[in-house]
Amino acid sequence: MHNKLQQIKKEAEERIKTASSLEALRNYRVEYLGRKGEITAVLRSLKDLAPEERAAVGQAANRVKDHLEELIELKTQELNARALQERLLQEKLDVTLPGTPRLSGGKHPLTLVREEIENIFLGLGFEIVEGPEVELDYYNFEALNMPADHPARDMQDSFYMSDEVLLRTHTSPGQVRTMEEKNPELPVKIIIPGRVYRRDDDATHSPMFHQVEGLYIGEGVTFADLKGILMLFAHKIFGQDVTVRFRPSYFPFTEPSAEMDISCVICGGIGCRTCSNTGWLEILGSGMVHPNVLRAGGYDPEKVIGFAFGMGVERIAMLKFGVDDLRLFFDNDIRFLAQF
Ligand code: 2NM
Repeated sequence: MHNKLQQIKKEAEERIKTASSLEALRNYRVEYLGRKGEITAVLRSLKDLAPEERAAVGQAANRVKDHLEELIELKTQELNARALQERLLQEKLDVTLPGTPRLSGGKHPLTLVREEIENIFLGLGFEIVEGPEVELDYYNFEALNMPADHPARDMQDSFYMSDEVLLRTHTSPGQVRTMEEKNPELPVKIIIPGRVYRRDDDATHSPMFHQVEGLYIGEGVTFADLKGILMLFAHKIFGQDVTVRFRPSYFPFTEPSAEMDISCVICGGIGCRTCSNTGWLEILGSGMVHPNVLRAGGYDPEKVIGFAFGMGVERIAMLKFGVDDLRLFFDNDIRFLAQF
C-alpha cells in the first residue's frame, strides 16, 4: 500500500508540476482527489486492511492528499499569474501617448463683453446692481418721466403682462429702485447690466437684448464728468486710437441728453458700409438725469445732480468683434461661439 501511495504521489507531483493549463489542473484534482479519484480509492480501501496497518496507511494517504491539494493550489496561482503577465504584455497600452483632448467650453461673446464693460466701471468706482426683468409700469415709464400719453409708451414697443406689469424695456427702472433704496445716501455710483425686452425682431433688432446702464449722482457732478468717464470707457473698450464725439440728443429721462459716437473701428473714419459712410459709430446714449427722475428716486433736484448713460451689449460686441448679424449671438451655433 505504501509503495502504491508513493507511486501515485510521484506521478501526480510530476504531472501537476508540468501542467500547462488550469483545465489540466482541474482534471488532475478530479483524477486524484475527486470522489472516484486514486487517493480517495486508497482511503476507501482502508477498511479492507488489517487493523494494525489502517492508521499508518490512512495517515500517509491523508498527507499525500493534503500535499497534492497544496501543489494544485500553488500551480493554479502560478498559471493565473502567468496568464495575467501574458495579457499585460499583449495589451499594447502606451501610457506615454498624448490623451484625446477634451473640448472645453467658453464664455459667450456677450458675456465676455458684458464682463469687460463691468470691469471698466468697477475700476472707476461703480457698483454693479441688478433689477427685476418683470417690472411695474411705474418704474419702467412713469418714474422715468414718461407719463401715460408719452409716445415711448406705445403698446407696440413693450410686452405687457397686464396694464401694470410688463417686461422692462431698459434697465433704468432698476436705477430708480436703487435711488429709492439709497436716498439720501451719496454718491450713487452704479451700473445695471441685464436683459431687456422690446417688440422688435429683424437683422438689427432682437426682442430680447442686453443693456448696461449707468448712473452717477453726487454733489458737484457735472456734464464734464459724464464726458470724461464715457471717453475713458470708449478708449478702454475700443482702444486709445478711437476718437470720440458727443452729439445732442433727446431722452425723456435726461436733460440735456447726448449720444456718444466713436470713429468707425472698421474704416478708421474714412467712411464704409458699417458707419453708413459717416466715419462715426453711435455707441451709447447719455445725459444729465432729469429733475423729475431724481425726485422719483427721493433726491432733491435743487441739491443733487447726476448723469446717466445706457448702451446695448450686442451693439458693442458686434463692433468689437466685427459681427454683422445680431442673430448670430442667439443661434447658439458652436462654429460661431468657438471663435471667441
Ligand atoms: C440711456 C440714455 C440716457 C438712463 C437714465 C437713467 C436714470 F434712471 F437714471 F434716469 N438710467 N439710464 C439713460 C440715459 C439711459 O440709454 C440709452
